[in-house]
Amino acid sequence: RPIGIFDSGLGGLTVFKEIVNLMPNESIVYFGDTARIPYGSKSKETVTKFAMQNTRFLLSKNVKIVVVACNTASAYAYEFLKSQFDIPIIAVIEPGARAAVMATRNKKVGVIGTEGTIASGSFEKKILEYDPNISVFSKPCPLFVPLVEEGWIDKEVTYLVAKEYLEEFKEKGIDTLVLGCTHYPFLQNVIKKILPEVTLINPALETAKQTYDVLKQNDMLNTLDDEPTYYFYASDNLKKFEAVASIFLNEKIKCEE
Ligand code: DGN
Repeated sequence: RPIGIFDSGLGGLTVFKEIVNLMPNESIVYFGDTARIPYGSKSKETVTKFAMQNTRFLLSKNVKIVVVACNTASAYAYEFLKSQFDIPIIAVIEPGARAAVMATRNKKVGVIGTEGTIASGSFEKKILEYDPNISVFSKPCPLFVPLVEEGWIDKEVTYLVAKEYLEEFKEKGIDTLVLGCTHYPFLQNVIKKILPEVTLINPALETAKQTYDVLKQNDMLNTLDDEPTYYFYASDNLKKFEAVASIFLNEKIKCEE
């Protein structure tokens, strides 16, 4: 049975990519909710409803585990999803928070994400559960998602926006920054130019590792040597999804409605 991943759109392909790297013979069903993106500015109730529907859709494709690649959906709906479904569910918040706690030396951690993720305080809560002595500085960076969706990864305007958002982290003296949104790992180079000394945490990578651990613990890893299959579904704009996904993944993909 395949691994199921959902996101509000394309950004969760960062998680898809890390899972493929780590578990190259697992099949995957990916659902991007392109009809209803962005989740970042919507209410907890709305995002939870979407997350429930997306999980049911993946279950209809017979997945063995659901990975919530979207930080906003993870922040708002993870606990509820876990209480509603029997199969293992992984979300991006906990693995990202844990990696930040392990990485920081001076116990000053920054978190960036959508308005929803930051308003939920989820990363901060998780980080403080691990270590209450850490100071967490959180900031929403809502303009980053449309810049990435536009493919403006290394444009001057992206650098200027990032500078405006991130300059204050220099004064705070953070040594670690959580990229708490699916899209932000695409901006790593720009962020590094502004905060060169800071360790950047990519929750996508940590989430892939946790998915592997949970599958292993439950004896659910695919031990057969067959070719994996990847299915991509989107709720709207299939052609755009295919075009941008092919750039992100460096190979041509086909997407179904
Ligand atoms: N996938 C969303 C997240 O990680 O928070 C970002 C895109 C969005 O819905 N705004």
